[in-house]
Amino acid sequence: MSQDWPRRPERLARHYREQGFWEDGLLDGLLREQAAHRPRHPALISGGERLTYAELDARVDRLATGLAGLPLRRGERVLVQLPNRTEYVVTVFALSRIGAVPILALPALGPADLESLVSISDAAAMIVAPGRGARASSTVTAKIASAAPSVRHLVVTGGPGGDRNGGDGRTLLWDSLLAPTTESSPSPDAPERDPDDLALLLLSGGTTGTPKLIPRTHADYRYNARASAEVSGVDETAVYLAVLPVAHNFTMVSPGIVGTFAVGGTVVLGPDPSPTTAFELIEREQVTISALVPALVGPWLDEARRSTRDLSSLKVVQVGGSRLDEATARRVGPTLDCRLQQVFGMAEGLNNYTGLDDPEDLVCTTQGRPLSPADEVLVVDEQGDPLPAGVAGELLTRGPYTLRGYYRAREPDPLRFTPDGLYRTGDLVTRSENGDLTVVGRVKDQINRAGEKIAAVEVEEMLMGMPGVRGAAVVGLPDPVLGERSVALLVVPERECPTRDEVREELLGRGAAAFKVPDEVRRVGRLPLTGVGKVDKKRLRLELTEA
Ligand code: AMP
Ligand code: DBH
Repeated sequence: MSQDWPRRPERLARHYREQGFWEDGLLDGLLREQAAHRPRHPALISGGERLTYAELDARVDRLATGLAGLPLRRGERVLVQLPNRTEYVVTVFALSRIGAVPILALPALGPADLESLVSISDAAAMIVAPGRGARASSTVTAKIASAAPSVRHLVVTGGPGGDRNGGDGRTLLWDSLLAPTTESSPSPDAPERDPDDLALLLLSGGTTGTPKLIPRTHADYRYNARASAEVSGVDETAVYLAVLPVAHNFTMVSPGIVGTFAVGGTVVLGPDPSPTTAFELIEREQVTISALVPALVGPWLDEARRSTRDLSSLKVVQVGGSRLDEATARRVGPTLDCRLQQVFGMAEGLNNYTGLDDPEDLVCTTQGRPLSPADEVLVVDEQGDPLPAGVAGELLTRGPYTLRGYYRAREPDPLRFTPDGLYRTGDLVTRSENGDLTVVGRVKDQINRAGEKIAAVEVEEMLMGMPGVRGAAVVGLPDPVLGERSVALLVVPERECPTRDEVREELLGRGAAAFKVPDEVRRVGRLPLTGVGKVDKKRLRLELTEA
């Protein structure tokens, strides 16, 4: 592939433009447009801070000026790992404004993940928070930045550890990049940009050892956001509470932060996902919609029965990221006195939503239907042949906001894309006559632990590096709280089997994120194999659940 990422064929691009799915604007243009239409409307509330659209847009301009002066140039990639705070929103839009490309890294990612993201993308800068235990940024991040030849700048937001002097002269304080406000507030020279240019790089849940980067364009992301706002009933009166990490695609675009800005609503950033924090914000800010992963739904429902907070402003609670069980789904509406909306999405693109006016049964038993009339979906068997309604098969999709290939993938990947450019989601679904999808499992070897996706191979490779380990398999088993918990099965014929603590130490020592540490470690005599000699995960899972 001569370019870094595959664009849509011209014929399809023209179709998406002519049909009005793709419009001309840029990602940061959404803020500019709202600042012109409703300058004094509240745009962003976080911590003690409340910014109107005019104020937020001005702050984005100030940071954009600072970033451009570093210099950062159009098209350069910048790794962003920031918590749910104002700086995240300002950073993403400011980078977009100078034509740079943010790589959105979840806070849970460990140093090894960051290292490979920087290396795949040749990131020119990293913008991070001091993090828990200032060491995480001052030492670890600085080490990654100085080891990576591409990284010219390390920017750290304020707080403990946000030490201006990184020792190598490359560490800068985020605040120091905000250019002074001037009377006329000249915006930085906006470089020529195209709605079909790369706007963001997102991280794929992934099934292989190396993380994959998902290219999203200005036009596709804006469309995803705007159409999502519509099916979620989000308009300029909406107050969207972000409790999941802001870098999650769900929180960004379904409709999330970008979708709420697209229609001139208000975004509230929750500092943590706990129901007590969230309920206080819902009452104080009159929140109308929020988005949760299934693991958070139980705690929210429990707290709602105890809490004296007034939650009456809440109209919609979205749940997605992993499968929500029907019994819990049925409790959401009555307990929180609002509509449940199931969202089945992926950072690769396709979003499915249940409708706000759908019958209760449909909302509680399906994961919704495709957002766009231009979303093509197919449910196929192992040979790739389409299956009739009601029969489970793999979901394939193509459409105006779904990728055609990963960023800097060496060549078209037949495991993830069909020759016609359909993305193989790896999800096993059934589709009803009416097009409603139910997720019944996965084809891909991935564990979905409380919405965080773990590539089994990645953990297995690390386990295989431990002394005496001859075989390793990691599988997800059903768990009432996490959705799936990860279980490591180790073949260790000649020594003591490592304990979970030893496994944890090994993985964290290799820079893995904490959520990738197996919840359980078990010793086994052997691992069942398939005909072609691969570990038979299906059988393994079956054996474990029957045991
Ligand atoms: P990611 O690759 O991290 O963007 O995760 C996307 C994957 O999460 C999807 O392909 C599904 O496997 C899973 N997922 C997302 N939403 C749902 C949902 N509502 N129900 C079941 N699985 C989901
Ligand atoms: O899990 C996901 O990645 C996800 C879930 C809901 C997503 O990307 C989305 C909505 O946009």
